[in-house]
Amino acid sequence: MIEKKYSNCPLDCPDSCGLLVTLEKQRITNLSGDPDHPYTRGFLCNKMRRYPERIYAENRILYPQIRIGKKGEASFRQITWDQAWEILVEKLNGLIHTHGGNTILPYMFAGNMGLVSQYAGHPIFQKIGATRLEQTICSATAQAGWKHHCGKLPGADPAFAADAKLIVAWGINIKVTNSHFWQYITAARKNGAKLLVIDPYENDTARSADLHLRVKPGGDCALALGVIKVLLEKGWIEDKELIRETYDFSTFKESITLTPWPDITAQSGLDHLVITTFAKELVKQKDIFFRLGIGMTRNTVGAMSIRAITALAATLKLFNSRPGKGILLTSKAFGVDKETLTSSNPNKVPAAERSVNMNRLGHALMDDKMPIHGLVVYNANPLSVAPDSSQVRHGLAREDLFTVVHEQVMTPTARYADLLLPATTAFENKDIYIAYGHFYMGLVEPVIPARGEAISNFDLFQQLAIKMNYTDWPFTENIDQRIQRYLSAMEGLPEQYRQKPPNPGQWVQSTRHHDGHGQDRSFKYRFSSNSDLKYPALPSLPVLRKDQYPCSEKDFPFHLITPPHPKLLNSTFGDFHQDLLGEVFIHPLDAEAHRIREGQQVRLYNDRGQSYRIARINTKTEPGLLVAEGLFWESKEIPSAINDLTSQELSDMGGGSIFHESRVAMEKVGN
Ligand SMILES: Nc1nc2c(c(=O)[nH]1)N[C@H]1C(S)=C(S)[C@@H](COP(=O)(O)OP(=O)(O)OC[C@H]3O[C@@H](n4cnc5c(=O)[nH]c(N)nc54)[C@H](O)[C@@H]3O)O[C@H]1N2
Ligand SMILES: Nc1nc2c(c(=O)[nH]1)N[C@H]1C(S)=C(S)[C@@H](COP(=O)(O)OP(=O)(O)OC[C@H]3O[C@@H](n4cnc5c(=O)[nH]c(N)nc54)[C@H](O)[C@@H]3O)O[C@H]1N2
Ligand code: SF4
Ligand SMILES: [Mo]
Repeated sequence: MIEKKYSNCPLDCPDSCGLLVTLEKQRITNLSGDPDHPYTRGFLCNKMRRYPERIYAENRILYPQIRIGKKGEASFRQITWDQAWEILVEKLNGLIHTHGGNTILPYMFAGNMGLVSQYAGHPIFQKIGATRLEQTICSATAQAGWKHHCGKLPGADPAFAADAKLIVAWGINIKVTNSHFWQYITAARKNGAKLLVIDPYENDTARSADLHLRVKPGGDCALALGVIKVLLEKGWIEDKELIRETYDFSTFKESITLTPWPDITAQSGLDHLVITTFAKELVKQKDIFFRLGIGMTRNTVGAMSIRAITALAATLKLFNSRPGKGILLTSKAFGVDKETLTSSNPNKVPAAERSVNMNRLGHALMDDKMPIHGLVVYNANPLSVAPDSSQVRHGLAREDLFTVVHEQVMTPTARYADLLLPATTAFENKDIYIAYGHFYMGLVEPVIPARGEAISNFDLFQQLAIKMNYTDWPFTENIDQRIQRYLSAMEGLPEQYRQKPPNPGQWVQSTRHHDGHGQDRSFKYRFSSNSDLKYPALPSLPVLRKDQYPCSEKDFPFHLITPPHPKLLNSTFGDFHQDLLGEVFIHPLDAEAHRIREGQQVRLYNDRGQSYRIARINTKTEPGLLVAEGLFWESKEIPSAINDLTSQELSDMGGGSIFHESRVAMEKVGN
């Protein structure tokens, strides 16, 4: 019998697609995009099309296992769940009593974006008094920059872009990382719209664009301020309205007047004429849509770039969104406060709380003064995704570290587990999904029974709590109660779903969508913000330090950026491509200087580590700039990957990562 059921893509992608699942004899045979989902509209990306192979993979982790070989070798022996619980409870209680709860560190992120799955472990780790993980690896910098001037303001409805005359894709590879947005670009172009991409290299989106500005990495603040300077110098914008409709425009204007052109052109890498041409394009149109990604924030000046871009958007009045016009970083369509999600009681927060920034996992695992003795990994693959992998690897190899990994497949991290526990896939769970790229949410029921002895994140931590004799709230909640509690606290959710959750396939639009106006009518942009005195109040050129880069330009002459790959979702699906090293784009002049041929293997290295890639020589990149797409996995033969080169340094705000700012050297392998 063939059945169709609804589900939602669980992956960390702004599109959060509504899915139609085809089942034959309770087995998933096909996935497609739900044609009735207003954003998905029946289209499914290539990555997710292959997900059924993952669910039924022969090497999926289906039973609890303990390590029998050396750490990292991936040799395990199957055990029963009873044995697994006994080991887990004894180890955790042992650590709590001998060293203290704060020597245990949970490491989790967004393997499954369901709200229940993401926050399932927070209550128990709080109860234990474990070290808190600051979840900063993804958009922390961008969010901090946005919040500084825009507070909680949601983004504009992506559908508004369909009526725009100019769409600016800024630090985002739409075709790869936000593929459903492309439908609006296609629609707008049918009516004569232009697509302008701002990116240091010619990514897939830039290749299909009308204009491409090759900004210098980290140069976006200078570019945005430069455009505003042109608008002011040419008298192309109306001061009076801006003074009335925003806060502190006059102060900002004065500071722009004092910003020297040579600094703007040097930092942005774009000359005065190019910046003026961009400004001209912007004043020609009333209908402009800015789609911002977070590519421009993954460096040491990233938050300031977002701040300057929001200032440009305010100058162009894009916050007053309507069909044809707007600015979208993240939709913020639905919100649940942190206390509700983590089930924390604000009165019970332990006094001596310790936290670790997840971008500094390597340091935390190697820290003698504040040692971590227990590491519990779920919903994440830190050895592939965290910066400075070589230090993370050293940490994971520590004989005195007890590591638990709850996973679906044998990831590079899982290979280091002492105790390996089987995780269900999203298709085996009940959960709710919101989105960061559009305005719809949905609920999913399990579409197949759990495979083998796999259990969900929720069941793992609720059962563990019972085994540890934590019998108080929230450990007594069942899945329906947990979902109900989240829904009743969810901002943006229409009233009727607070008491009765939507059915699967019923895609609920956020009330923050404001009847076709994605942004708040009463919002007034603040050019000057004193909300945190640590930072300059105005968007202004960052002072570039001489030692800007964590390692020196002389020894490591190339700038490396490491954006996503179309075949991978962060490191997920790495198991399908274990034979691939991944590629690195090299400019022909650099290839020639290093006598590197097309298709040849190259070694990239710096003072942190090394990574091997296949040379692709082309003009997608610039001289001095290397681009390595994708978090391909390390292997037994080559135990390093691209994050061996990235740094644990932090961005300028929000404690974010700097994945697109590494210095490296390069040499060919063999002749
Ligand atoms: N296929 C696929 N899709 C994905 C993912 C994936 O791994 N694969 N990951 C998902 C996740 S978790 C996220 S957070 C999003 C991220 O998706 P995006 O928001 O698109 O962010 P990034 O991919 O980091 O970078 C986007 C672009 O920014 C560029 N960039 C780098 N430095 C700079 C700079 O200084 N200035 C400017 N203007 N551009 C710069 C990069 O070259 C890249 O082309 O994608 C999601 N979607
Ligand atoms: N160099 C470089 N590094 C990067 C980035 C970059 O652009 N460049 N991007 C960064 C970004 S934006 C992000 S968001 C992070 C992402 O980092 P992660 O959130 O760690 O993402 P994934 O690599 O997708 O790994 C998720 C893992 O969770 C597992 N999983 C899926 N569902 C479940 C579940 O229900 N339960 C359990 N227990 N496990 C599950 C999957 O099998 C997978 O192995 O990576 C970051 N790392
Ligand atoms: S990865 Fe993104 S585009 Fe692909 S199905 Fe999932 S949400 Fe949709
Ligand atoms: Mo991310």
